[in-house]
Amino acid sequence: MIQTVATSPFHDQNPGTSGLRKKTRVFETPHYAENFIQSIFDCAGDIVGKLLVVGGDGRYLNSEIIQKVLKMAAANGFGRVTAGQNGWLSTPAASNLIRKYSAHGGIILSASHNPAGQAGDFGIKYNVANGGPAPEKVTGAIYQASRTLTRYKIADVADIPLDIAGERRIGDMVVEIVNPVADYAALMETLFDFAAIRRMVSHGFRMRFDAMNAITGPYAHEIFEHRLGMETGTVVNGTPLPDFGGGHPDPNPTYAAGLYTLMMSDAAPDFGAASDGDGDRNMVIGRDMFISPSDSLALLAANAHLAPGCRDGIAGIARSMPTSAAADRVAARNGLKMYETPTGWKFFGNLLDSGLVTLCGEESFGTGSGHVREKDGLWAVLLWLNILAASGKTAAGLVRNHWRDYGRNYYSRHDYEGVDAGAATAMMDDLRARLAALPGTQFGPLTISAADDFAYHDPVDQSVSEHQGIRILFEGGARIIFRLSGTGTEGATVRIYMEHYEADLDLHNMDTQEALSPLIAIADEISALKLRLNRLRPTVIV
Ligand code: G16
Repeated sequence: MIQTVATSPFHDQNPGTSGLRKKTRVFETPHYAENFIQSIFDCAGDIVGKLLVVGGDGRYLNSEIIQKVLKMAAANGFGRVTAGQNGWLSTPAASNLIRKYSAHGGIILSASHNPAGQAGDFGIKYNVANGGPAPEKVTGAIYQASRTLTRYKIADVADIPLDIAGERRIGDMVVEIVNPVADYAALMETLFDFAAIRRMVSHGFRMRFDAMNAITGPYAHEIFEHRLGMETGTVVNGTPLPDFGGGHPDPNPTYAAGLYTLMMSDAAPDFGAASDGDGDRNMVIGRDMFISPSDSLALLAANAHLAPGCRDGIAGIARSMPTSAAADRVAARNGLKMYETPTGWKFFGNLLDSGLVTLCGEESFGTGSGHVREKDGLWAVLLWLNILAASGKTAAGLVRNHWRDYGRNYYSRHDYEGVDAGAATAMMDDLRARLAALPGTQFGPLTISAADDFAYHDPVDQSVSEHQGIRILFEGGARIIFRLSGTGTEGATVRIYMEHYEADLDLHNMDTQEALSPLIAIADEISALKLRLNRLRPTVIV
C-alpha cells in the first residue's frame, strides 16, 4: 500500500513570510506539492505515531492537496490526522486544534488574502507543536531538504470523503474529520462575555461582517448570528467559495470596498468588520471611522481587561517593526513590556510561549493573543464587541478618546505590487548603501535622526534575523520604512510605511494622507521609487 515515488527536486520551495505561496498552477505541477509535503515531514522530527492537524481556507485545490497530505501522513508514519470537515479550517482554528489536542504540528493550506482559483494563488504552511508557524530554522531546513529530495512516500488508497464527520483509517493511521467551527467557537466563549454582547445586540446594536466568500463564513454565522443573536444577514459573503467569488479576500478599504462604503454612509450599522481568506486578518470600522490596525492594537491593549480572557491584565505587547508605535504609548503609560519584531507572525511565538507578551499586532490587519499562536480575525472582532458592550461607547467614540488620551499616530502603508523584482532589489540595495550618510539630512522641518536596516535579536532563543526592513527615523518620532513583501507571488511588492505622531488634539481630524504628505514626498525623494519602479502611484494605500 505504501509507495515510494522517485522525484527530482524543485529549487523554488523556499517558504516566505508565511509558508510556501505560489501560483496555483505551480502547485498543479506533478510532484510539486508532494515534494514540499515530504520535505516538511522529513524536517518535522519524530512523527511516528503522532497527531497531525490539516485543513485549509477552502480555495481551489484545497481538497485535492488534503488528500495528498492524508495519504503521505499515513505513509510517513503519523498515527492520527485531524482534518476539518470539507477540508475547512481557518488558520486560528487550526492553531487551536494543534494546541488543544497536543498535535505534533499542522499543515494549513492557504495563500491567505491572495486571490484563489486556477489563475490565483495557493499555499502550504507548516505549524509546529505550539500551534504557531514554523520558526525560521525549521523553514530553512525544509527548504534545504526540498533542494535534494529524490523520493516521497504516499499510501496508494482511495480518497477519504471529507464531507462526512467521523473516523476513517488509512492503514494504521486514523483520520478524524471534525466540525471545523466547534472547538474554536467553544474557545471564544471562554475568552469573551457573550452574555454582555448578547444584551447589547438585544438593545439594537447592529453589525455587518464581510467574510469575503472565504473561510470565516461558517465561523461567523455560528458565532455572531447563532450564539450572539445578531440578525440573519449580519454575515455577508458567508459561504467559502473555491475562487472566493473572484474577489481578493484582503480586508482593507480597497478590497472590502462595499463594507467600507456602507460604514461611511448614513445607512451604516454600529460596527463593521471583515476577515481574509484564511481567517487570521481583521479589519474593523466604526460608523464613519476607519480604524487602522495599529490604532486597533493600541486600543485593544488599553481596554483588554474589559474581556474575561484578559481580566487580570496583560503581560506585554509585541508589534512588528513597521506597525505604528501607538501601542508603545499604551505600554509605556501602563508599565507594560513592549517588543518590536520583524514582519511575520512566527516572530511572536517565542514571546507568547515564554509569557512575555499577551497581545500582538501587525499593521497588515493582524491582531492576536496567547489564546492561539496565529493572528485571529474573529477573536479581534469579538474583543472589540466585548469592549463596546462593556464600555457602552461607540467605536468612533472609543478611538477619539484614545487619541485624546495618548495622542494620534497618523499612519499609512503604500504598496507597489507586482513591480520588476530586479528594480525593487536595486532600489533597496541603493538605499541600504546610503544609510550611514542619511542622519542629519534635513527636509524642511524634518531632520533624519537615524537610519538602519532592522535586525531582530530574539530575547528568548537569541537568534538574529537581519535585513528586516530599512528604517528612516526622524527627530520627533516620525518614520519611513521600506520593505519588500515576503508574500507576493508575482514580481516584487515594495511596501512603504509612514508614520507621524501628533499630540495636539486640534490636529487629530486631518485626512491621513494629507497629514502624512510631507513624509510621502520624502520617501519618494530619498528612494526615487516612482522612477525606479516605473509607477506613478501605489497599487494599494491602507
Ligand atoms: C502574512 C504574515 C504576517 C505578515 C503579512 C504581510 O500574513 O503572517 O505576519 O505581516 O503576511 O507580510 P509581507 O509584508 O511580507 O507581505 P498572512 O495573513 O498573509 O498570512
